Amino acid sequence: MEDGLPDKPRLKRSCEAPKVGIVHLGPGAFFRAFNAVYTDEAMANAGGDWGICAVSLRSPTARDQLDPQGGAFTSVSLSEDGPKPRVIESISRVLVAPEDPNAVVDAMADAGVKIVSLTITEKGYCHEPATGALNRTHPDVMHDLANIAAPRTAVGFIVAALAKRHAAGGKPFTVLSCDNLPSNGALARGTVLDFARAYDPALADWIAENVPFPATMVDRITPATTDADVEKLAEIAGYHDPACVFHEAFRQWVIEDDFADGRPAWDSAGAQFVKDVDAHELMKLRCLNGTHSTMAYLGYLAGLETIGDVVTDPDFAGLCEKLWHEEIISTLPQPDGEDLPAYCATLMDRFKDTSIRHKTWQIAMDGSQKLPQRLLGTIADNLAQGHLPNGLILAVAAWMRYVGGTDEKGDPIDVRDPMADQLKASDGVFDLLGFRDIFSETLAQNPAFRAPLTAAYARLQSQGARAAVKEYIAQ
Ligand code: CS2
Repeated sequence: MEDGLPDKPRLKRSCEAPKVGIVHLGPGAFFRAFNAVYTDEAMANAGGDWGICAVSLRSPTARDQLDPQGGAFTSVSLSEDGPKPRVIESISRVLVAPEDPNAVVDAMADAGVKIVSLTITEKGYCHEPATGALNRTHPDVMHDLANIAAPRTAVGFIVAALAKRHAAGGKPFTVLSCDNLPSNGALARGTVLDFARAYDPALADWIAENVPFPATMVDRITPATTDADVEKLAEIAGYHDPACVFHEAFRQWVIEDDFADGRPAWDSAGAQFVKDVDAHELMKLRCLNGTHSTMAYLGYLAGLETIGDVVTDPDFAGLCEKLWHEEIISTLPQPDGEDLPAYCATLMDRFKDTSIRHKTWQIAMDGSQKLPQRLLGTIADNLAQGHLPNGLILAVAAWMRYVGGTDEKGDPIDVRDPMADQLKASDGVFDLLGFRDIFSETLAQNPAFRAPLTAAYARLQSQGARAAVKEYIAQ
């Protein structure tokens, strides 16, 4: 985008950038709609040096969009009474790691930084999805172990920065994972310690003793920003902001209150600080993200472009309801203060908000990294309870059909996944069940799973997604 649309000025910062107290890895749309908004409100309510240094581990796009605006951007909240734009100014600077990895390590090692937070997506942890262990054979992990001065991975940057702090006798920072992973704090801690042990066992001991990795549950539906969004904002607000994000009004942040050196007053902006996040996280991952992935694969194969299109289709609305009430809620521990059927009813209202154009294709991305926590754990729990979850098994079959790379009209599917090539080259159900990074041996070898999965896959091949959904909701 040019610096400003032909007839609109570029957004500019209105106030001095706040002193940096947080380094955030992953400056994408969700971070801007979520962490940056909560932190902006927390500073407005209660002050504090919680300016964010946002770091991209890959692309210069976010920096190129935000730098000309001094880090300011627009959060556009969508609801039935129309778009509500608000300028957010919690981002103080933006770095692009591949351009200057050392600058990122220095920023994270700076004594003023109390928190390093992450929205790096599931694949950013370089872990094995089925076990949570660090994937030591990941090419970037191998690179970082040999070149810690110029990391490429989040885990490499975190260990390099903590090494620098520890060597200088500094305080630890808190590592705050904000990604859709079960026990995301423990998972981040495990991968960091795995890496540190391979690099410097004494440092690993110091990290294990001193660095908190609180878990969080994060929730705000935020589609990728499109050019149409940027133009829409220019029309309603009178300025050009390519870094804007359009998102639902709903947001929920549940955070384990375990910080090394303070935190912003996020609770003043509505975040919930709790002792144990796990039950909330499981509820969200299985009820929201599990049905999201189900609708992504079955909806895409049935030719439905957005989540709104899927849930306003009676067959697919029935699929969601049946999944929640017959296969998902029964596997969940009761989170404090939540009513699970009411939570799912609210989810359906959120999914039906057609002002949010959340594409099935976008949610279908990175399925190899998402399936274990969104679908496979729930399936395993159902089977352990002696119940056959045909709907969730149909969703896995739909993922297998999707990653084959051809849709029901015979057209190619643009499959985005770190394992896309291997998945596409695989030969059907039994081959795909052989991916131990995704399917545990126990589940993959369980005949109570294999047989209905094979049948569901064959039904998708012969009758298509819509017929398979119709058959499932009629059961
Ligand atoms: C979605 C999530 O893209 C996806 O995989 O399921 O980004 C979802 O929109 C968020 O978790 C909602 O909080």
